[in-house]
Amino acid sequence: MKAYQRQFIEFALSKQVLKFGEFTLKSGRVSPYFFNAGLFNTGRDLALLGRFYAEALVDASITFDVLFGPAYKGIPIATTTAVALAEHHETDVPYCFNRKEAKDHGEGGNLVGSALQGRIMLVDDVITAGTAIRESMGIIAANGATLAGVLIALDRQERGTGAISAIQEVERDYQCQVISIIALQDLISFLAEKPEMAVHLDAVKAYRDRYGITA
Ligand code: OMP
Repeated sequence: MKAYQRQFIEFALSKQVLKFGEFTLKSGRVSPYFFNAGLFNTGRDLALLGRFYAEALVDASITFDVLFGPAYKGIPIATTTAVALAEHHETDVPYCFNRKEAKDHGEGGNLVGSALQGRIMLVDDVITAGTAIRESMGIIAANGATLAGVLIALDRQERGTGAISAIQEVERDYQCQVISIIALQDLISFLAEKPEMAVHLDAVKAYRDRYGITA
């Protein structure tokens, strides 16, 4: 695990973005942990969050033309990532987002920011089953753009419909790379270093045994 990944887990815990307990996911699975990126909810949080996303992006060194943040949760993330790239990595990239209403009025006409052209880096919070991400693919395709990659905060490394993870399915179906600041395996390594977190570690491992991908 890299230093920025450990710092990100500590940041998420301090803001209760990352919580342990019993949570029913969109998929219906009952998870012992949950990541609620909406609780990064102050100016400082957003500034820091952008730096972590930018760090993961630079670390992955994938070339792309435009950052795209799908409504709603992707919007502040793409924005703060673009700011962090400019301020901390001397990289000035165009960014763009969609209005949610676009779904009701046909594709393509409801974008804000730069044009959605070229190789797109899609930015979002979490992928579990990949439903939200797949919705965004339609918007990208409707604009004649292609997907360079997907950038998220947490890869839960859960099986999708088959034996591989939902993220692996996205990578296979859209021929792109999914980058995450942290993955479940990083969270497990982090918990393993903290004796006071032993209960959570056991629960998370049991969940991984049930729903996780085989590493
Ligand atoms: P998929 O659309 O199934 O990939 O799930 C992604 C969505 O699940 C996120 O946008 C959240 O609404 C929600 N989610 C989290 O935010 N954090 C988690 O730890 C787990 C989920 C989830 O329900 O799977």
